[in-house]
Amino acid sequence: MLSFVRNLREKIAKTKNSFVGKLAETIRLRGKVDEELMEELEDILLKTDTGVEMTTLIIDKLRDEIKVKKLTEAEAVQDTLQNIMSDILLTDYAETEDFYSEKASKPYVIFFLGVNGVGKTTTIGKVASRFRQSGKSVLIIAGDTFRAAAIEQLEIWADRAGASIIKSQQGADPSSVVFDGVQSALKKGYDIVLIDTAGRQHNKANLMQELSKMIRTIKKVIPAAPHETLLVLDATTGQNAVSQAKTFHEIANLTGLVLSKLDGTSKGGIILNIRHSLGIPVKLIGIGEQIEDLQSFDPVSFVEAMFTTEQTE
Ligand SMILES: Nc1nc2c(ncn2[C@@H]2O[C@H](COP(=O)(O)OP(=O)(O)OP(=O)(O)O)[C@@H](O)[C@H]2O)c(=O)[nH]1
Ligand SMILES: [Mg+2]
Repeated sequence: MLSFVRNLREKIAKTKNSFVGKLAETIRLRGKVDEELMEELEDILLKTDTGVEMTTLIIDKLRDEIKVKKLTEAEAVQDTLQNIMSDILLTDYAETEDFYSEKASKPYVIFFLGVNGVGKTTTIGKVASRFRQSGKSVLIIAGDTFRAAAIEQLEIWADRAGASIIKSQQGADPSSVVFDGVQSALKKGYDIVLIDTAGRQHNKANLMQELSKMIRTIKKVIPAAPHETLLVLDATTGQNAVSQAKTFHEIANLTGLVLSKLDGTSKGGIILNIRHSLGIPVKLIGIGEQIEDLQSFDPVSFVEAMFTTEQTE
């Protein structure tokens, strides 16, 4: 077993317990394959944010397989269910592009957005550190000018990561900070630019307009940028995350999602659901508050960490 899969499994243990663990326990307690079991499983999937459509798809497939393979053992049902779920994930991610490649243009601009408190600033710190460790120069732009504390928090992260930062005063126009920052990155030859933005509720039209203005501003300097537009979602929020993603996507044309706080009691089903219903891939996952608690989302290792137990290695 690769050590990062083990690490991932330890970090997402709570999510695993509250999602896959609950399914397994229900199957074990019920002990037989009947209509009641199917209803209980359906109920758990819905409660763990798998979404109605995805839940129906999974349960229908499970019913088919039970019939075709004439499954009567609870254990076989569990294996089948896990296979169905991991197949969905692997199929949905078969054609996802990697997050950043060495061939990427320079500066490579990544724009972060999302509602309040989801983990944007923390994720930027982690991403900056990761790029610094691979020898890239990183400029962080403090596009959250809403609170002075937000700028200070970002400075601390930049410092920890060994990245540079461009900031302005509290209350400054975020687009003007972004303009100065991107221009400076271009002039100074930075490899990576990470742009922080203030948290905003997706139903606040004026704040959403401010985001599109920031994106237009980036494009004035570098027409092909932002190269990644990442919506950060708190994995513990559940179904509301899907509607957040829809609204932000309309405004900002997202290229990917960051699912943060997967180390908390995330309901887990969201990860099956979100790519399928929106077509936007999860590219990074946050699995803690520390600088190293970030991974590229790799469905193969995720499935392995989520669906296998230590004993079966
Ligand atoms: N457990 C855990 N906590 C996280 C993770 N990512 C962020 N947090 C915590 O979530 C809280 C909010 O994080 P921020 O990075 O400030 O979130 P933000 O989206 O920048 O917030 P605003 O700028 O206020 O909108 C902090 O306490 C972080 O430590 C994660 O992956 N796991
Ligand atoms: Mg922030």
